[in-house]
Amino acid sequence: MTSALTKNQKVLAFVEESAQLAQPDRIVWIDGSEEQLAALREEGVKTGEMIKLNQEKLPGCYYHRTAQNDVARVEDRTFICCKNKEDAGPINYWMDPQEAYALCRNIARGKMKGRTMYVIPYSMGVVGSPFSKIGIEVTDSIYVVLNMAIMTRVGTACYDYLGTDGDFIKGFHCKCDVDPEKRYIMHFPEDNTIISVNSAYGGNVLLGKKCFALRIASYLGKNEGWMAEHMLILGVTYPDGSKHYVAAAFPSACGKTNLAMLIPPKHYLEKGYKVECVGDDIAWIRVGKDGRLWAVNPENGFFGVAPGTNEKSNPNALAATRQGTIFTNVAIDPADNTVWWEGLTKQAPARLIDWLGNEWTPDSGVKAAHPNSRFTAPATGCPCLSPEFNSKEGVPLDAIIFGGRRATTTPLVYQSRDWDHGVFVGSIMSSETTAAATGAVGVLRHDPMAMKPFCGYHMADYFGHWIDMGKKIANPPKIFNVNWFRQDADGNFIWPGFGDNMRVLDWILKRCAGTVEAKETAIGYVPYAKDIDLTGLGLTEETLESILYVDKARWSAEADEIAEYYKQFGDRLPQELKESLATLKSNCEK
Ligand code: OXD
Ligand code: MN
Repeated sequence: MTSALTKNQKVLAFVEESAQLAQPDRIVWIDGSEEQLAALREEGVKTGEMIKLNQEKLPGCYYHRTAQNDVARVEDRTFICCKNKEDAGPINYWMDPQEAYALCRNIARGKMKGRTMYVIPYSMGVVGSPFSKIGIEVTDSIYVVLNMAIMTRVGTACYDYLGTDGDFIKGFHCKCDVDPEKRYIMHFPEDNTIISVNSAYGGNVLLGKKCFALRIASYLGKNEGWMAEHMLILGVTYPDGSKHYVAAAFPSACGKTNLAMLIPPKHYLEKGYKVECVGDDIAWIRVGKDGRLWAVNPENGFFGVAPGTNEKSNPNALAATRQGTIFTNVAIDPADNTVWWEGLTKQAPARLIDWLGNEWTPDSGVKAAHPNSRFTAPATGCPCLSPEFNSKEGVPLDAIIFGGRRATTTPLVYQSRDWDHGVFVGSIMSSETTAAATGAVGVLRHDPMAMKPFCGYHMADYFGHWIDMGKKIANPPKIFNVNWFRQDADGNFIWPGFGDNMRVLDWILKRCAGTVEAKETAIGYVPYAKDIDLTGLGLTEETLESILYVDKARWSAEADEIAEYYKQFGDRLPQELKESLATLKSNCEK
């Protein structure tokens, strides 16, 4: 095997081996040039894989429909394949590596016959940053190439960086027959390898994202002393021009993109506050020379949930989708060949083509866009993108925030007592499930640090890694938990969320600066209601108090439930977490 683009023997061997297995008719080496990508878009349109949208209203935008059975991540078909089953832990699905390789090889053998295999060189992070890592993904999907070219930094610079023998993460993707019974998303953390077969849904096939930047990277981070987290990163600029950064972990489809791009309420804007987005899904975090935690977003675009995104909820995300975006499984408005999804406008257009390709009217009784329909938008299109987005050093974190979707129990915001207690707070996160993964929606499940589906090794060792990291950080960020999703007796959300979350961020940053008091409770520090800015909100202090209240009886029951949950981790559970749990239980009984 030879290539005009690289002499790296490991790359050539990987491509050779992949081609021998899948037997494509042709191999195309992606160089990342606009010329090559434009030709692929055209080819995608010809084969029907892509639909060109109205280029006046949505320049550079395309549309794609997945197979009906292939619309979300498949957690129960996602495996960590390490030698010892125990090392994958009780939360992950595990398969023996030899068995997994054999299974996938049998499935993929000859499956690229009549197709082209594309070889994508990509970097997670800015090429040359100490945070960054290179991946090579081979795939038989033009859709994957075009999405990867938005979500990651694709191009020959990756080969230059690798040189003749640099190492990289191997990613093999083959659509095969998009057979859900033979769909596997396999991770081999000990071999830096990912194999994905029989899917074409983003989260399963854009291998730089969940597979590499979270599952493989979390394992690398543990071994190399850094962290790969399911976190957005945002920066708040104060009226005096100073900037403060926070990273926040929320489960999939719980508003990370909205928080990352929030527009503060009018009176904050008038005073000169500004929020800028560094990332909306993934943070790679290292200890800096100054003893603080520094974070980068390894991605280059946003793979966001479309439904609910509108001019009010997230004008920045919407603006980002107006050019160079690939829409997946939303509806098409045939009147002007643009896109629509539930929540984009109050009133749906009179006639649409739904995500299944069927004629749709508001009376159809079904959703026009799939609840997990997505936009893949270049980060550069986001009006509030941080000037630090391409920084090789990243941004220093003042705060880390955890958050879940909880109708009851968890207050709007609370602060952990210290780093170790913060790790406990992250480890006990629970949230109601969403459409981002297959399975029932709205079921409360544990999702520690929002990493349940993404941790590439034993979850208790991951907790231990957090505890160990704490020992290395001279100036650790403060750790908080938020819950935007408290409901009243009629099931209505009490807190308005979206831009008004600035009011909570404001309190969090004041706590970091030491400029506001807080009330010590059984679970940590909770704001005094008077310290959360309610200007112009129409929410009474009394209502606010109701969602700041720490109900000891509920928390006592929660502690019992956590004890049950923790049992599965056995001896590997760090002592620090056991102690925090014991403190919680005894605090609730005082
Ligand atoms: C995502 C997810 O796509 O978490 O970011 O599912
Ligand atoms: Mn995510």
